[in-house]
Order: sequence, then C-alpha cells, then structure tokens
Amino acid sequence: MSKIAIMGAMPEEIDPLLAKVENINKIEYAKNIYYEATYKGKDIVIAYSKIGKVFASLTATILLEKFGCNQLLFSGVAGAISPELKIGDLIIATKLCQHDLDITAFGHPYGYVPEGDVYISTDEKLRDIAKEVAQKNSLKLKEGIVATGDQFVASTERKEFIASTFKADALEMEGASVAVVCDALDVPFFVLRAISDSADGSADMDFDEFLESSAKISADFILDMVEAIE
Ligand code: 4EZ
Repeated sequence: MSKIAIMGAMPEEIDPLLAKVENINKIEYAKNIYYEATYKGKDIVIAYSKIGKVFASLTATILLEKFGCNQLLFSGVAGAISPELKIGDLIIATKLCQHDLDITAFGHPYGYVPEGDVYISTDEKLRDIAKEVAQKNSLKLKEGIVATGDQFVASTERKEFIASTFKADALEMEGASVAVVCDALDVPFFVLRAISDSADGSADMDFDEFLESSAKISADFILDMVEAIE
C-alpha cells in the first residue's frame, strides 16, 4: 500500500494541504509535528521541516524511516532564475544541486563532494504524473534544474553565479537535501515549487507579498497529483 509523504519547509507551505485533507492525526516527534491524514482514500503524512537543508533532511529521513512513506512530494515556493518564470508559475525539478557546497579549493567542481554527485534526479514517473495533471487543468508547468542552499538569495550577483555555475532555473533552500535522503534510501521523490520572487534586490519584499498565494498554488497542484497517483 502506498503511503505518500508531503513536505514543505514553512507552515504557510503545508497549511493549504491541511485545510483539504481528511482524518488528520497529529503526532509529535523529534521536536516537530507530523500529520497523518487521508486524501481521496490515500494515506499521506504531512510535515513542514523549518527552513534550510539540515532541518529538511531530518524531516525527510523521519518521514521515510519512522513513518514508512514510500514516496515523497515536496511542495513550496522558490525564487526564479529563468526569465520564463513569473510569480505564481510552477516548476518541477528534473534534478537538484547544492549551490553552497564548495570544496573548490581542492580542485573539485562547485556542488561536489567525493562519493557524491553534483545533481540528483527526481522520479520520472512522478514528473509524468505532474505533466498529466498540468495538462488536465490547463496549467503551465516548467521542468528545470533547482539549486538549493542555506541562503535566501536576494542579489543579482549571487543569482547569476548560481545560474551560470549550475544552469539552474529556480532556487530554494531544501530540495537538494531532501533529494540526498530519498536517493540514499531509494525512495522516489519529486519537488514542485511555485515562484514567490526573482531572487533579486526585491526578493524579500516579493517573498513576503506572494508566499501565501504561491504556496497555495503549489499545494493545490500536489493534492491533484496525490489523486492521480495509482
Ligand atoms: C526556502 N524558501 C524561502 C524561505 C525564506 C524567510 C523567512 C523558498 C524561497 C527562496 N529560497 C523563495 N525564494 C527564495 C530565494 N530568493 N532564495 C532562497 O526554500 C524564509
């Protein structure tokens, strides 16, 4: 039986999920709250991790190892890099990287550590389901590279570095760490983000203005995907 983990980083990213799911059972564990629930007859577990790679890997690990989830969907907001992406637009990650991982002093590429990979790919079947959902609802959905780091990017310089170094289309602060966990445990995973800002000088103000509305766009899409998952 499938048990689907749905993760966000912030309360605002999971609240629109909690508003629509049924049979919620709240469990406190490891200084966080996990919500077992059902949606259209499917078992899910929802949690927000808190912001950043460390909290996100902790939560992802618990969702898989303690709650036994056998697939993981991340829902949230992101800063746009690709000029195609406007506020409210959806992007699914083909692969993710850590833009702040840097042992280049030893001649290694950015984002790389020995025995790791610069990029980790998301599950192709889940991406296909996302494309079906987008088509059915006549929604625009971009596929691209998502770069993750423990920084809220609010400068064109940093944004350009991430764009040119990783060919990234969007950036956020959790995706690649969740990817590391799911890849290590061989669990199919998927990352969806709706754009809240453009990671530039006005990113902080845009983020505050659009966090809630963009988070809801992502969450509503994720629930349509849950329905479409076999
Ligand atoms: C992190 N999330 C932002 C959390 C910011 C402030 C209280 C997504 C995100 C993001 N991350 C949206 N825009 C971003 C940006 N410009 N840089 C990094 O996943 C919390």
